[in-house]
Formats: sequence, structure tokens, C-alpha cells
Amino acid sequence: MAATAGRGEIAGAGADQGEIVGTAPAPDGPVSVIDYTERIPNNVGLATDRRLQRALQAWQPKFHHWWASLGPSVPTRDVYLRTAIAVGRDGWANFARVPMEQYRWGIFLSERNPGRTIGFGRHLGEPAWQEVPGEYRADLRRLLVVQGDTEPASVEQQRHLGMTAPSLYDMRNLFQVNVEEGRHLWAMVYLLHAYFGRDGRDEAEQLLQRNSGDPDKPRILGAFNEQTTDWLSFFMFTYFTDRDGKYQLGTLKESGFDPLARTCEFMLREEAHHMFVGTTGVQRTVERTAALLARHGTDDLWGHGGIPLAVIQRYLNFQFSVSLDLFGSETSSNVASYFTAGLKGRWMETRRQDDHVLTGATARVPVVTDGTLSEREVPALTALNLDLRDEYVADCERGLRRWNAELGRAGLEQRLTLPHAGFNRAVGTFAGHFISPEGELLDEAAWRQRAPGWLPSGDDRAQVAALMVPHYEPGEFASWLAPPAVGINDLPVEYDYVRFSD
Ligand code: BYC
Repeated sequence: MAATAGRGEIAGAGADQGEIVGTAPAPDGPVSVIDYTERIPNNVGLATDRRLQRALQAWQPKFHHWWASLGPSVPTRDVYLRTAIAVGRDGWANFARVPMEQYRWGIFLSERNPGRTIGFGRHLGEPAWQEVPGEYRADLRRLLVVQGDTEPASVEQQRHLGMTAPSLYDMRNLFQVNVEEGRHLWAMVYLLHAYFGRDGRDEAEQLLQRNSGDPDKPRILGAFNEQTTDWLSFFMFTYFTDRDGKYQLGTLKESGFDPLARTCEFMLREEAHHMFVGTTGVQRTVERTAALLARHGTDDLWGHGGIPLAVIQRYLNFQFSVSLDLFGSETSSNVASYFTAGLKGRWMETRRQDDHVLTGATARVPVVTDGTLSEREVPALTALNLDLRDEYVADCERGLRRWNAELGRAGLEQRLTLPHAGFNRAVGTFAGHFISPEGELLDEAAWRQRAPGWLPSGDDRAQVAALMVPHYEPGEFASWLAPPAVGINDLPVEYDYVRFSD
């Protein structure tokens, strides 16, 4: 099988910001080939551990049942999907038409580096752990469960979007994201089963029991219980919320627990495509809006088949603010102990120019006191959630520049902006305060009065929903977004990426 990742969706510098790059080179350097002859495809030698194999084989039908009942609801014959075939530095995926229920979800870890040492915290310089240290068992399990919980949650949130897909190209991208989130669930379930015994198996069961938005058994993190109401909200989700995934996985990739680090390294390669979908999805929406705005001279674009820029801004405000909540509090004793224990590092830990221990260091965090926004100094270890969030926000700005370039190209003055970090927050120092997107501290009544201008209203969502008419003919696109510049894996944009049963 040819190992190739295609134009328009490969991982690499800038790829997750939607930069189009050519076909990936063939794998070089060490690659580990995935065994597809087994019931559970893997590159971890599952066949040599009968107990673990049996446990995972017992979980597999429950996963399939969950996929059938809460995965994509549109019946399809097959979808042009990529599947990992080798875990190497570059080309690692095969593209083919696959009936989605036959997708080969499996367990793929990046190559082991036998000399790897822990890069931060109290165990700095010690060999990375191949087993879970007893004293960190509970914390590691919690991190895996929180991470694992988000993956199926997003599939549940996106379940019905296929019904209103703006094109077959977009529908295929949605399903690619969905199958890979399913695989990311497998990644965490493997670690729980392989390293946490009975507790791990129980947690793996729970990952399928909690459901997004379920009043009795909700998903763990707030953003994963919100509804993904339409495709604009899906694009915002894959831009802003999947990007939290990129940053959280980036910190877990540094973990002293080597199997977790290797798992996350490979997950990050898949994640790049998810953010590509968000970056280019919003960009194509803005491109169409900009063209209509320039042509008609009004942002009231509903009658012209486009989404008003003000509504795009409100969707952006919402998704950005709920995604900031995913970073936890600006000061957190949890994050300090995760770092000191060597469980969760910082973004690009190895490139940081400091002692990687941080015991004497301080950092400034925002606070709201006496009706004003200010800062205070805290131990840097407790401010690591903010450190990560700052990296994330800087990355988010790059997409904004790209989208705004579309507005500039159309000769428009208007620009999209990221709201202030304190806007619409439910977690951390800003929770319970009423802050405008510009960073103005308001009283509750004033905030509520102005909120309809800042967050999507029921009417916005209804008007967007009215535009969400499915387009299932190859090469056809909905009115509210521009077609992409190129198709998937060098195929034409008009390719029938999804086929339906006769
Ligand atoms: N909602 O000390 P604090 C992804 C809880 S996305 C509800 O401030 P900490 C993906 C917190 O659990 C990435 N509860 O925060 C994207 C704690 O509870 P306990 C997912 C919240 O612990 C798209 C208490 O509040 N991965 O992959 O430093 C599609 C105090 O917390 C929330 C991870 O998140 C919230 N938003 O950091 C598919 C990585 N925030 O202990 C996939 C793993 C906080 O008092 N998780 N709480 O019961 C972590 O590293 C951390 O748990 C968090 C929170 C960053 C989430």
C-alpha cells in the first residue's frame, strides 16, 4: 500500500492553520507498520499479551454499539477516508473508500525512543517510565479519563451534522474527524486497560456510559456538553475546541509516562487535519460572506444566502470563550502537582530556556478586585494552565489573521476579533464577572442587556439553521460558503467523497 497523505490535509508546519502543502514524502526514518490482520489493528504487539487482548476484545463490541447508536446518523455506503498504516515520521496514511462501520479503529503509538528521559519536574533527567509509578496512579488515571471523555463526546455532539452537509467534500471531512475521534478514544482506552487493571477497565466502560448533554451522566468538561447546532458551529468547534486538544495533547506528549507520551505524539498528527477543517471551514464561510457584503453593501445577508459577519463574530465569541474554560483555572494546584510529578509538561517543554523545575519562579495572573481588572504574582508552577492558554490564544490569532485577510481582499474594512479572555467565562478568575468582549467590566444588568450583540441568539441559530440545506451532489456547495481550493489527496473537489446506498 502506498503511504501517502494528500494535498490539502497533511500534517506539518502550518498545516493545521490550513496552509496547503503538497503530497507528503514517503516515510523515512524508522517506521512501525500496523498489523491489520488482527481483530484490533495495533503496533503494540497486542497478540503477545492474551489477557489484554481479551479485555480489549470484550470492549470492542461495546464501542461498535456506541458508534452505531451515537455516531454519525446519516446512512452511507462508503466514505473516502484515511487510515493509519504505519507510524513513521511522514507519510503514514492510506486513503480508500471505506464503509464507515468497517473502519479499522486501532491502537497506534509513536516509535519508542529507548534513551528518553523525563524533561521536567522533580524527576528531571530520570529514565521515562514504562509503567505507572504507584504514587501517581490516581492523577494519571484522571488525566487519561478527562482526555478520553472528550473524544466520544465530540462525535456525539456532531452526530446529526451529516444531514445538513454543505457538500460531499465537507461531509467526508466531518466523518474523517469523527472516525479519528473514535480512534483517540481507543488510544486512551488502551492505556487504561493496559496499565490500570480493574480500575482502568471500569473507567473504559464509563467512557461509553457518559453522553454529551445527558442531564444524569454528562461529559466531564463543559464545552463537551454544548450542542454543535450547525456547520458554522462545527467549524468554530474544530478551530477553537480541537485546538485546545492540540495544546493539551502537546503537554501530555511531554509526559514522563512514556506510553502516554508516545500515544499523544501520534494523536497530534491526526489532530492537525481536524484543525485544518476548522481553519478552512471558517475561512470559506468568511470568503463567501465577504464577497456578498462587498456586492450588496449590507451585512443583512440572509436573503442573499450568506451568513452575516456579525453572526460569524458571535459564533466565534461563543466557541472561543467556552474553549478557554477547558484550560481550567489560571491558578491551579492540580497543574502544579502534575508538572512537578512529571505527568504533564508545558507546550514545547524541551525548547524552553529555563530549569524545567520552576520551584523559585513566579508568573503574573489576571485578577478581578474591587471592580477592576489587574494582575498579581503567583508561583509559576500554579500558573501553568495560563501559560498553556496564552500559547493557545497566540495560535488562535493566526487563524483570525487569515480570515481577516479574506475581508481585506474583498476591500472591506470590517475585521473579526478574539474577545477578551474574561468574556463569558464559567471557569477561573473571570467566572462570575461580567466582562465585555473589549475587556470592560460591567454590572450584570448591563452585560445581559448587551449580550445579544455578543453571543449567538436563538434567532441567529434559527437563521443559520435555515441555510443548512444538504448538498449531496458531487461538486455542489451550499450558498453560504466558498468551495475549497483543492480536494482531498490530489482528487478533484468534485469527487464523490461520500456515496449513499441505492
Ligand atoms: N469543565 O485546578 P483546575 C480534546 C474542574 S480537548 C468542567 O482549575 P486543572 C478534544 C477540574 O477538573 C482536550 N470542570 O483545573 C477537542 C477540577 O476538578 P476537581 C482535553 C472543569 O485540574 C475536540 C476543578 O474544576 N484534554 O482533546 O488544573 C474534540 C478545578 O480545576 C473544567 C484535557 O483537558 C471545565 N472546563 O485543569 C475532541 C487534558 N475545568 O479536581 C477532543 C486533561 C476545570 O476539583 N485534563 N474543571 O474534581 C487536564 O489537564 C485538566 O483536568 C484540565 C483542568 C485542564 C481539564
